[in-house]
Amino acid sequence: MAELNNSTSIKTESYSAAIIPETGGAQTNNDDSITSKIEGLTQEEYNDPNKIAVTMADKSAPIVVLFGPPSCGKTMTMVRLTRYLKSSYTISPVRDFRPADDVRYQDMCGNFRARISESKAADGNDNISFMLVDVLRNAGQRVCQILEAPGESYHHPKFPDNDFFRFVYSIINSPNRKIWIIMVEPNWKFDYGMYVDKIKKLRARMRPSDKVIFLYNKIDATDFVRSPGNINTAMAVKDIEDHYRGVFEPFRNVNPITRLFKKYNCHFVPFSTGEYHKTNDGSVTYTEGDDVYPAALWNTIMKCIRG
Ligand SMILES: Nc1nc2c(ncn2[C@@H]2O[C@H](COP(=O)(O)OP(=O)(O)OP(=O)(O)O)[C@@H](O)[C@H]2O)c(=O)[nH]1
Ligand SMILES: [Mg+2]
Repeated sequence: MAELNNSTSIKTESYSAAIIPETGGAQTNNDDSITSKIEGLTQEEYNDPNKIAVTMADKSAPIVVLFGPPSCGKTMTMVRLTRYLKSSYTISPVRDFRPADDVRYQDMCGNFRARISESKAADGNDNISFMLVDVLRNAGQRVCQILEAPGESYHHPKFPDNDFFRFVYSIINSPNRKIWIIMVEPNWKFDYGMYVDKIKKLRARMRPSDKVIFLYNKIDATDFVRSPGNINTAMAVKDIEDHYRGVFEPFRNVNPITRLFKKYNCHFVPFSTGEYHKTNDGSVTYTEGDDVYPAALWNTIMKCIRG
């Protein structure tokens, strides 16, 4: 974890459940209790993400949004973080985020646990595979909710002018604090500038209480790793600045005092979900990486929740 102005190797502080704040009397979401209103769309209409209305029942729990284009690693980050957290927290899908008669979503919720423990890499999300997931302390209090969605809901490199999907605006407009995890990666094959423009558009919609974490995923594919978790973060930040030109500018700290020691109001976390291997039958197997990465990410998320 590193503040952008003060780039050091990522730290490996352990987290403690004792420091997790209460989030305004949130209730445990019971996997089996479906409480959403029935929208009455046909199953075919539910195939159009811009027709689906989402329900944010908890107006105070922080929402962690994995924001990034297709294939940057959002689903696998979710998988990795869930595996890391599951011994200390209960992680389960929020069934009433989407309508009770949205069969596809209810199936996704039912398959969540199996999907997290699969040894196969995730397939890219199709455009209606967006999901809200609860992170609960084992006593039941909600710590945060995590939104996992297809890249094209945020930025499709082939259709860069496309707007965010409808549910993204529901999240943006909700009063909850958002922790935007903006994903970046090495060797991206598309137009960096268009993605930076999309990030600027998002920035303009953020609320003062929102927080931003730049997640440099696939750090294992770079030369910045000295050993697991020991990253040349200064070089990694520079690499992102060189490719995603101007990406940190919207987050520049303009406070006349704090800007002297904190250049940007965002965090920077180098990350790796694990290793991927193509098999003879064409599928890709997944082996989870070192705990040091999800530990650093979770510490930074908790800092944003508390801060
Ligand atoms: N080297 C490396 N490759 C990764 C890492 N994380 C993800 N990948 C690769 O990126 C691919 C896509 O990861 P996903 O998590 O499915 O990407 P996504 O952002 O969810 O993609 P969409 O659902 O299409 O938006 C994986 O199948 C891996 O091949 C990582 O940490 N290191
Ligand atoms: Mg995905």
